Amino acid sequence: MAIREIITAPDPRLKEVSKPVERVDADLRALMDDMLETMYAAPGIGLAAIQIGVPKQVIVMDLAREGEEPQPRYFINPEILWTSEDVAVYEEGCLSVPEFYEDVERPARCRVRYLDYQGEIREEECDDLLATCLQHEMDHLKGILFIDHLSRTKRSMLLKKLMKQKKLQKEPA
Ligand code: K1U
Ligand code: ZN
Repeated sequence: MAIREIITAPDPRLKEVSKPVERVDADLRALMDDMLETMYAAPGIGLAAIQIGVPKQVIVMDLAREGEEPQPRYFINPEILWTSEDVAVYEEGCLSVPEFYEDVERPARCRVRYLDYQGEIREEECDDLLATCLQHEMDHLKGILFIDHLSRTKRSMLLKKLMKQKKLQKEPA
């Protein structure tokens, strides 16, 4: 297993649309293992493959609280089958948009079909943080970041700040 580099905005790769996975095999499981290790190290509660530069429809997640046993989850080729009309607001963050948190409104519940770590087909109804996190990660698969749900002014202020940070990191000390 390996910790991979997480791409940060405004890297154009984050705008890519990810492709469906054709086979759940040892190579894909190795990718998911690396993604999980990368997510735990960050630390974060979810990660989409495109965030480490791999444009495949793969998501890992672990919503266990501190002190609880790890509960890794894997979503391959996820499809939203249904979303509720009622919405929930959650203060979201993103490992690709470091140090920025903002309220985002999304459907409160959704039903999803996906392949699991073994390549078995599953369907699940999601609510609370699972619904929010899954929709956030599925946006990544479509090249959408949570800041794309904010006002144009907020988003452009933030992107300017991120570009400045990246420039400073590149400059020699
Ligand atoms: O970059 C990502 O997609 C991961 C992101 C997932 C997410 C968080 C909140 C709402 C929706 C989606 C994160 O994990 S940001 C970091 C974070 O939330 C966290 C980090 C450490 C402990 C607890 C939470
Ligand atoms: Zn994210």
